[in-house]
Amino acid sequence: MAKKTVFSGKVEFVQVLDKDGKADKTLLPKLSKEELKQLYRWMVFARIADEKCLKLQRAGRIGTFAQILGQEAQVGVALALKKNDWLVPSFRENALIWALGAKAEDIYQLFGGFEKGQQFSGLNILPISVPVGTHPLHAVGIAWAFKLRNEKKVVATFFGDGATSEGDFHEALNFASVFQVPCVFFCQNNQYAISVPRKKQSHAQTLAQKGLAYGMDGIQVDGNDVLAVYRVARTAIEKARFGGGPTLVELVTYRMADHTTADDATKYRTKTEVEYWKKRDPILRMQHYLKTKRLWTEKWEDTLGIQIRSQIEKSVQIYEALSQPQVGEMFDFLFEKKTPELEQQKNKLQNWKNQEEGKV
Ligand SMILES: Cc1ncc(C[n+]2csc(CCOP(=O)(O)OP(=O)(O)O)c2C)c(N)n1
Repeated sequence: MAKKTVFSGKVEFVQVLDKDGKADKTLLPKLSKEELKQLYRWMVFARIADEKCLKLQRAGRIGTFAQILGQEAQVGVALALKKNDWLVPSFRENALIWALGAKAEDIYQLFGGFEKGQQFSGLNILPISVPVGTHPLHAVGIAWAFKLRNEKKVVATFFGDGATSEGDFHEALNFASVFQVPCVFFCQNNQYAISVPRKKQSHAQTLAQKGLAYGMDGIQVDGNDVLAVYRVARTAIEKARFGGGPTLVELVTYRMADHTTADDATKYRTKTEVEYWKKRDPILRMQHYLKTKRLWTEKWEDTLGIQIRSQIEKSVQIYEALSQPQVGEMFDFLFEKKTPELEQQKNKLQNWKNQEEGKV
């Protein structure tokens, strides 16, 4: 007879900037002045471009849209990824997608019904996944291919807290760990899955600890602290690149806006709660830090705002100058080559449309 502990795990929480933007110097990642300013620029770009998306949706110029307001610190991952790495996103990673180099109009197209937007200007980004939690499996598949081909590339995949209750999420983590593939799982715990709060999503104390169950590191990060996001992402990505296997990173953040433009969050959460998180705004925290480093001035902020707004207006013009999307497009951009089944479905749909329009 024996009785002993055969497993005990721990989950660390990493924060570099406190809620007021004061840095823990022992944890500061090594970044140049330009890189620090770049992180800030990306977040400001995302905030302005996101606001524009909301206005376009309200004016009927794009369709239903999921804002990223409050989750802009995800751009920290853009700085940690290398050019040949891949991103497999859900539908709330616009800030990251823009930071990786997609054009504002790619996202306008995507939410405006143009499948071509999903190509993200040719970057290594899979189409966004609206089905919750299905895509981590795709990410693992790509990462497995990299491993089999001995290519030193990494896949980063993003999903929400709600996705951790889906079976596919667990299959993806298990497979990734058993086969030690170079995949980093980023769970954006923004506290809600539509109206379901985090505490009703899982009884586990952290979501990061789910990684431990599959034999991989799980780490929790202040997801409103762009320097912490970068620091942890960089370590996990480089570990994966050099054969150290996958990691589950839980980014603790808050969805400041409604779930989508079809939701009303005032029905299920309080003003006090929203106010609490407003004080932890990722942009203001980084702004404060940059000020202490003498890297931020009001003049720079004003110029940045003017440049970004003018860039975004140009993107809207490009988007709106496109002719209406064609009915078959949703089949054209799914795979590199259409399968015979997709070809058949596309033709069928086109025939229906032609009949409807009296063309046959
Ligand atoms: C498989 C599947 N089930 C249900 C839905 C409906 N749905 C859309 S978003 C969502 C909640 C997602 O929450 P979370 O994963 O936390 O991501 P968040 O929207 O908060 O970023 C649900 C249930 C869906 N899109 N896909």
